[in-house]
Amino acid sequence: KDFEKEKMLAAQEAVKFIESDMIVGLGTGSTAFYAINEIGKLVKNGFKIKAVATSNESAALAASLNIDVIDINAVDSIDITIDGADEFTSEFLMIKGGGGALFREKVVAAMTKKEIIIADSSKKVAVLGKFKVPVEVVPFAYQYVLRQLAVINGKGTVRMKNDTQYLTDQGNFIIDADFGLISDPKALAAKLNEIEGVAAHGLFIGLTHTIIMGERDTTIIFKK
Ligand code: DER
Repeated sequence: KDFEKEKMLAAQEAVKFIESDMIVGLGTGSTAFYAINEIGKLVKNGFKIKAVATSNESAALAASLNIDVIDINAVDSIDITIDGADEFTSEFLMIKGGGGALFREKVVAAMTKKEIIIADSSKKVAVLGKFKVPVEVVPFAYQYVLRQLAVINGKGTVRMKNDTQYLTDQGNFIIDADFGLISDPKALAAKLNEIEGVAAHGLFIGLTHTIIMGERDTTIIFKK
């Protein structure tokens, strides 16, 4: 299977939902980058789009394509966001954060009227959890959070870059937490929300309306 082709197909399908004058959320990760490139083509063809980026990397790619990137605090809602995921189920439960942008991705998703997730077919799972759950933590609290994750049977590892802790665009750390297969993602999300110091966790629940999955040389659209 050609997962890069599947990512491209999903991105091209998702961008069809974008209309001129929309405020568009730009996701982060290799799949979302295909969508940003497609949005760049719309702009080149005269579409008027204002974009909110979920990472500095997405913002830089968008700017290089002459997409007008604006401050998220200048808008009170976003029409369409196109973002990727690390795992998703047919019940629209998903794990995000592999790309390290989960805090901004979650705020953007919360502000978005139509959140479209695009993914290659390797991301679809029956049960979440093969992929560790990224947890974005304020550095002041990271050892405390590690201990609290252990209390709820999560084995946390601080994400490293070279030989120091990876820093998100927010200046936070990421702990990748292994809970094994997650039988009740909603219950786990509630527990993670209770831990002081957690800025965001990668269980995205109730934030997505449409998933477009590339499958060989076509796409499959899941609608809530
Ligand atoms: O960080 C994220 O949630 C991204 O969407 C990401 O994990 C998906 O990355 P990929 O499109 O490169 O697989």
